[in-house]
Amino acid sequence: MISKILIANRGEIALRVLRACKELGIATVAVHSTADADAMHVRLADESVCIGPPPSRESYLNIHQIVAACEITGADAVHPGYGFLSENAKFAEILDAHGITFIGPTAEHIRIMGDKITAKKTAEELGIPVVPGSDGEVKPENAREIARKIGFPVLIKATAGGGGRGMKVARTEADLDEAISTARAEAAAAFGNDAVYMEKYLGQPRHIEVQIVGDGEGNAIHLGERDCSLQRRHQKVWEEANSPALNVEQRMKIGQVCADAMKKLKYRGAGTIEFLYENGEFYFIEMNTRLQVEHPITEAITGIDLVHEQIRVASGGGLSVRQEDIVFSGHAIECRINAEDARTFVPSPGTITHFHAPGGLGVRIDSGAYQGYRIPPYYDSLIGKLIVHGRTRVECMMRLRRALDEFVVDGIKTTLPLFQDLVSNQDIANGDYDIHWLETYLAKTSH
Ligand code: MV4
Repeated sequence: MISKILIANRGEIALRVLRACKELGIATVAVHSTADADAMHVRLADESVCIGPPPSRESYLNIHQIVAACEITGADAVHPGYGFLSENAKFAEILDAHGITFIGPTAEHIRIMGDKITAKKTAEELGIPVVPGSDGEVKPENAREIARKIGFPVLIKATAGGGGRGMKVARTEADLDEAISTARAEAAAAFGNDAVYMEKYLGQPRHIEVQIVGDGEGNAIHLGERDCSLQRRHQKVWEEANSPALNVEQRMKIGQVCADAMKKLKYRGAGTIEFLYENGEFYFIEMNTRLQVEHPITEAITGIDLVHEQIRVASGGGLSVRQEDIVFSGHAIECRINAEDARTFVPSPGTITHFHAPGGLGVRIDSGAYQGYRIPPYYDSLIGKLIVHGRTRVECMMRLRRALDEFVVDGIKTTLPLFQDLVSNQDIANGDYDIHWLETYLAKTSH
């Protein structure tokens, strides 16, 4: 049994995890940097520990400080949230060695999925469809032959990658040498590892991801998919569930493929299997071994609390539902409210002088922001999420429009005006967009 959870994160996700703990009757410990002493999750936690100065490296990423905070408070488990230490295999191992439960997968599964070549190999062995490409690492001297076999255009990717860094397209054979050398140089600089692999380049895919949860003992379920195609520079902006591009048969088919794979892997915890989707086909790109920012839209359409499930499986209590009992109901959209200019995305930290969040049926706000809160400049600019649920996508869009009209955040710039534009856009209304749509739209409509 878990009786006290230390939440090794900040912002809206720390609050989100705290809410689940309280509902389960589990005591909570907040940790925070000196910049976050006024944060909502610190106020609401049963106990709090200051773990260091503002820079993440010295606080939220400081494993020794977090383990010490567990020892001081007697926390018997850690929820890592997303980002920070959530996909750090070493952290999971160190907690294990201290007899503290890591609320997440095994260190081994984190490691497998953290290396993109190993992840892809594993996915393929588990029966998940992958993008056609090289069999593992590509050395410059073999690149030409492999690319010819795959067929141009090809994409060079960093094996340590993620977030698009160390990724280069070669449209023809003439581009290949340069694409390989810049991808390798970027990968070396960003990850300290210059290994790259090669894939067929998909030109206009959607980004569709399947939510899964496993109990670590060979049981696993899927909770349908999310469409996260609306993004800018690999930062998601708007996500929806279900994907406007899939029908129920496609949903249940790809979901079952993912759940079956996670059963074979004996995966424990929540995870997301990411695909590119083009011309009716799914192509695995990577797996995230954490709770994701956009998990609430899945919760909205399934009624299942993913953090409850994470805590249950981490404590050996098993999943609360069977696949056949999961009912997908309606449509949900999440808008990420960032403290940023809505056009340039330049961060806008500062004091929130006035804050009024919308409410009503089908509206959820996950945010630690409040009137008078000062957004520190040290961390990512996500200050909250607006999640709207409706019985149909049309109802969801109408509800989103009225929720956006009610939302007031003064004193700083936010991305709210962008969502006002998107909710009135015809392509968005039609669900007709791919991973390039938003950047094209922003370029077209910039003044
Ligand atoms: C791709 C691709 C096209 N073809 N792979 C970008 C981040 C990384 N995790 C995977 N990414 C891509 N992989 C092949 N074979 C296009 C992207 C991509 C992308 C994917 C998902 C969401 C947004 C994206 C934006 C640009 C490129």
